[in-house]
Amino acid sequence: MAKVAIVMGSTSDWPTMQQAAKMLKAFGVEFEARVVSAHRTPNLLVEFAESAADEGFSCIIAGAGGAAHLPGMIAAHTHLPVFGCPVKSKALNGLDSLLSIVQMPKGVAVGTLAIGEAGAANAGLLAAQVVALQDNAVKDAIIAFRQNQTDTVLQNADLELD
Ligand code: RP5
Repeated sequence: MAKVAIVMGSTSDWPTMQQAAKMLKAFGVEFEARVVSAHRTPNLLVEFAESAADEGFSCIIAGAGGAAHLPGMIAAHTHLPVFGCPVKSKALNGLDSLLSIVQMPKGVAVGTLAIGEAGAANAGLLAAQVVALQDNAVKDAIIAFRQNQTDTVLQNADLELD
């Protein structure tokens, strides 16, 4: 089965990026999670990105905070789809991370998600949808998840005063 890579700039990103991992696990998608830093381990970044396709990854989720160059630099070294997750930073609450990731120049694509845990979870969902293109069990799990989500909203649509 195709697997998904989750990489992040620091172990401090893991509480956020775990949301992507949880989503993949819920859909039965195999994944590997690693710390790869654009600034602190630049050679490892190149090595990882250049070998990711040969390692059998179908897409890459990359999360980073602050001057968040990780997703863009990974995308520069692979043809695989890259989903960028802006992690909330202490100084600017993740707006710096978002702008660093989203403003890619034409010709190198990063699909950018929302800041923080919702974005990381949706990166997991998107990556599972990529895997689902060629895996019916994952496709069925995603359709069931979406239906369940819709049913839950509809069942709780009528609001009453306490
Ligand atoms: C980035 O710097 C990481 O992605 C992380 O979000 C941020 C802070 O890293 P630590 O100082 O917590 O290791 O590279």
